[in-house]
Amino acid sequence: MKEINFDGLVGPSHNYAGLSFGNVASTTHAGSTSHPRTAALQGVEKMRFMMRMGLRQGILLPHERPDTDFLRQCGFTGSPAEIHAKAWQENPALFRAAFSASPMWTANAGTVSPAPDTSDGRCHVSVANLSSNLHRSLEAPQTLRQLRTLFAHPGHFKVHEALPGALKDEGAANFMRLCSHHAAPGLEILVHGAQGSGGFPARQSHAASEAIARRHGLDPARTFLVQQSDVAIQAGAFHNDVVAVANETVLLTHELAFERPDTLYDFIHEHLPEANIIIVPQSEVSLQDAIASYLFNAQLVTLPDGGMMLVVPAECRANKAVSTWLDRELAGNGPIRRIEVMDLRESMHNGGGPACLRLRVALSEAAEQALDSRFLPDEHGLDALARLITTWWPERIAPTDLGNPDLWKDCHAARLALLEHLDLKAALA
Ligand code: SUG
Repeated sequence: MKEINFDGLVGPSHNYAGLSFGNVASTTHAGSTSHPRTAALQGVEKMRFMMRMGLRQGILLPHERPDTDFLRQCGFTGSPAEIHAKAWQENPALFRAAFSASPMWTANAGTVSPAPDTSDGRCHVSVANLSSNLHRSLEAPQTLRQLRTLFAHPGHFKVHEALPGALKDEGAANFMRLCSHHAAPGLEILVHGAQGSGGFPARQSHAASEAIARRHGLDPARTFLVQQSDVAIQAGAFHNDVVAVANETVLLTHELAFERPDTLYDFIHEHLPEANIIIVPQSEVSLQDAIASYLFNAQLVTLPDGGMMLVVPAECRANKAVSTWLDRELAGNGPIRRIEVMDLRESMHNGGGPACLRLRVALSEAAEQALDSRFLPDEHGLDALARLITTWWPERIAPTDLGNPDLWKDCHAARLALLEHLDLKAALA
């Protein structure tokens, strides 16, 4: 049993439209010029690095943008070009939602319960409805299609449709799994919010977390629903994975991540005595520093030799408090034996760090064999993707470019070239 990380390939329409209220980076960078080619290549370099560390790596693909089906649902008619032009003219906000490259953050594609945790012994995946934000709520249909292609084998996988939108669900970004090792039954921890004092919204509902636990057939005794702290949400932690991360026996969390943290820690200690809970105190790393640096949006992974590696964004080394904490952690006797820094600036400026860009799936050897291998490039495959990105992805998108019909055509053509290259046109175009 091993874990595969499926990274979202950054789509050709990557831009900064300031669409995510409560996500400080998205608001701060609204109206900046984006660099889709650089963004996608930064993502490929992360994947290459993980592969070279001996980890299994997969990809998920950008969605069709502009989302013509969505715009058609909104009443625009005609050819795709006419639909896009009318939408841009009549309702630019709607068009911006339809043009977002947000499917790159595949931690929000769905919630994954690996086979050892479910009652029928299959790996269950629930596509997230992402109903808190218009641009993200468009993702579910194309995500479902893609995940049903990737996880097609009914003996190993069950891919559930998204929950109804009123049950707000943001996928694996609000989910953690602890276990003695990936193959062992895990503790599944689902994190929800509640509407609190301030203006920033809680994106995950308690009812959605309950529904996921139910449809995945989780053991109630090994499942815990915990509330994200309002103070973290109001500081800009719009997802739990901005303030906490777990891997096997380790939970790395900010002191202020949860509303009643002791209930969670007690549950973990009771069911997994070997668990190691690393609590980063507010006095060492403030919530503000955690959110600006994305320390907790690191990827915490087990290396083939058994040690753990933390893959952090470059912003962590630019932050004095965080950098000091990292050095101290590495010097200590803790489970994190290696810290690596990634340049993911383009995604980070929209609030997407290393962990946002990947959906982790723990799989047996047999289940791995049953995956659709078109989503599993080797290093030569990554080279080819990098070449394709360099050829087809726009170099930059300034806010005024969004209304340019040539850009819409270029984005469509770039994705089509990718699907053709991967032989996924029939399945996903
Ligand atoms: O949902 N940003 C994404 C970032 C998602 C991060 N994912 C995790 N934490 N797992 C969001 O807020 C910004 C798009 C824009 O403003 O153009 C955006 O959607």
